[in-house]
Amino acid sequence: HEEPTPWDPDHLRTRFVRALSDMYRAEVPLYGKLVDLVNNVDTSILQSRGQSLSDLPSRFQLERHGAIRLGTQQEMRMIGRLFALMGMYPVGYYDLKMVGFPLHGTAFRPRTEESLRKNPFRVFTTVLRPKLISSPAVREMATSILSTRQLFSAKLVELIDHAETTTPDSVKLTTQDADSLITESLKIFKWHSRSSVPLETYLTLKTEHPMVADIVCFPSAHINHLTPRTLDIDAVQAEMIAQGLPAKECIEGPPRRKCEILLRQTSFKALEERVIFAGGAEQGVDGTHTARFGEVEQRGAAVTRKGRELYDTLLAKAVRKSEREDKDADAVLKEVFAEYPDDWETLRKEELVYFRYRVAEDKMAGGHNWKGSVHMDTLLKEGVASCEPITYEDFLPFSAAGIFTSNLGGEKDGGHERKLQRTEEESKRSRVQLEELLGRTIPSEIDLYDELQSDSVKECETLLGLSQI
Ligand code: OOG
Ligand code: NI
Repeated sequence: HEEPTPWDPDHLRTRFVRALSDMYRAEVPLYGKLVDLVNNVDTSILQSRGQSLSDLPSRFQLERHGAIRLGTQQEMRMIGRLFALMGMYPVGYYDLKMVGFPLHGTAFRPRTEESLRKNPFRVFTTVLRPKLISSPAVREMATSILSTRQLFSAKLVELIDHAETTTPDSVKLTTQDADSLITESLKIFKWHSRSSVPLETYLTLKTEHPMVADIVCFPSAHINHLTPRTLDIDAVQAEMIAQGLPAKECIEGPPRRKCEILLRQTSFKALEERVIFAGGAEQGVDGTHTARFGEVEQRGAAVTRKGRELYDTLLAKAVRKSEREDKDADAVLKEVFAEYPDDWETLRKEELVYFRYRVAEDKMAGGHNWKGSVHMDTLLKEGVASCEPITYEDFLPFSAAGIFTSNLGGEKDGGHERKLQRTEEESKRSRVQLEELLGRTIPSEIDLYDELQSDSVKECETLLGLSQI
């Protein structure tokens, strides 16, 4: 078992998320409280199964996602370069214009099975699109303030430049350099209670959109939440309420099921924090800003395109139904989702969920009589292969808000449908712009799951000496 080098991307990512989590715990004590609460809930769930936290896969212990909002294209490009050093690459395109935010972005995350197993840390990263700011004066104000911001220290830029010219065989960077990379990186995500602009500017930007003020008025791109993963989000939600945390009313995403799919999330509401704005006397002007919150999530299986379509359709149906019938939203969701199969075998056979296939250890050496091509179902039935659902590693930021949009135009005039199509066209164009900016393609998350599944099938074929499964 070899020690990782200080510049091993997986190792850097793990160091980084630990440091970030510590920093956020110190900045937002309620986050620390939530992490502890999640640990307690998970521990008692495991206890009831006769297990403990250490029985979980190691990734589970430090599994998190974070979110940041950047101001300029240069910042986005630089963050892409930094995250690449930590083994995080863009996956999935999210056009937040769909929900009325002048932002678009991607999730930076590990892409390989091995990296994901070590530590799946992901950062939902968006960047401001000044063209979507409706007031020319505000647009000008925002771009001009951002044009002088230095998110990345000179030291960090130097380290990134240096690291990029290094290959695994010619590592010229020291452990100390790796330490600096972490320290300097944290500065990007740190909270500053001192705004770089006067209160008046802040309020003008906020009138355009609270997100614009949040992005433009601070010297850093403060992390706005950091989200631990739990085994049972309903228990966490109940416990948050019991402990008097300012929890949101309901859990987003699919209803509770036997076979969890995609992502279920809840949060506590953003804190109103004291901010000192520039100007006035030396001391500045007192004000507040509301942006940072705490979130928790439960991750289920990655679904196929067909599985996602069924999910989106049922969710839209549930929203319409609960509006029309004025019934409890959770009850309606459960009722509508009865249509979504809830046993792994059906989910697999109907190709709704992605699976990772494996050859049983005692069958690797051969000793079976199959030749040529055999159906996977047969291998599973005979116990030669096993399968497990692939975990969903991505985000669902539109699952609630997107439905809203689809209710705006009404169903009769068809106008709404045309509008959405146009947005899709535009989205395609802006996705390409983001790819050009990052200098990398942004694969769709579904394609990556598809690849993981088919790679696992190929692995089985090779190990069993079959030509096709
Ligand atoms: C978007 C955050 C999206 C999630 O869990 O869907 C996200 C933002 O507010 O910047 O983190
Ligand atoms: Ni989140």
